Amino acid sequence: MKLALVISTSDAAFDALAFKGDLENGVRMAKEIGYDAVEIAVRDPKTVNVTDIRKLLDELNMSVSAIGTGQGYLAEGLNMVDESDEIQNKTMQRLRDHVDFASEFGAMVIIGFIRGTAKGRSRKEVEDIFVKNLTNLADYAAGKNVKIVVEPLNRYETDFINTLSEAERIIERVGAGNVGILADTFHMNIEEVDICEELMRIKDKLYHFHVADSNRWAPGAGHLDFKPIIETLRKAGYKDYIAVECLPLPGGARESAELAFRTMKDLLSELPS
Ligand SMILES: [Mn+2]
Repeated sequence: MKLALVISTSDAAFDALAFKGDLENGVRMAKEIGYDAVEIAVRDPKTVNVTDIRKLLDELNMSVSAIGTGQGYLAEGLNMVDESDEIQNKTMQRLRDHVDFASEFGAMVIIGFIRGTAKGRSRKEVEDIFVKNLTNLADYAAGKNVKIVVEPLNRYETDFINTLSEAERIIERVGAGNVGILADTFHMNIEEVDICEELMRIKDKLYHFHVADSNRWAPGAGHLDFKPIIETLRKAGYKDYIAVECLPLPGGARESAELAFRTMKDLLSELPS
């Protein structure tokens, strides 16, 4: 298992230069600390320069584990299950752009906030729309050799797909080999009855992993016990990235990224491989 750091960047829509500056600083910091890869949130891939990013990553010998897509929802209201077909279509075009972008770096595409919310509509109605759109996206992504991961988010952030089992059921309906689950310790700590049991149960569909502590601070700064969780990943045969996605706490971006790295590295080295 290799370690990745989720890098926060300014909104590329309004300030492509700031995005580039943030990205460069973030990738350099991740490299200095010892991470193998970074994860980037991109609002609109069409506004960022792929060549520049590739140059930077090549220079530092860094990979990209996954691409975050939530900014399109937070800044523009794009989502896959909107009541308006026009917004759904716009969202799907955006996600195809994300797939194109991800394919340049061998990265996965994350379906978090961009999936949208139920907002009082029937479960079945929303799920059917989501399954239809995710199936289309999976088909497009398969042609580009890109994996799509659905991330359950806790109930305070969405009313649609909160648990691993909900994600599992929907992914089963899609039935595409390139669609899996992104499990995040912060969300699981709120939603799952038993984190390790659930991880073992969905292990064949576990394609990506996020870590933050119980308070969303760096692992090691809250009260989550990461040892049994990492042990479970080992037992499950998980070989992909563990990506640190935490608030810049304690102490700011660098200090928290360093603490997270130490916590995870210590655990990985003390557990039998
Ligand atoms: Mn996450």
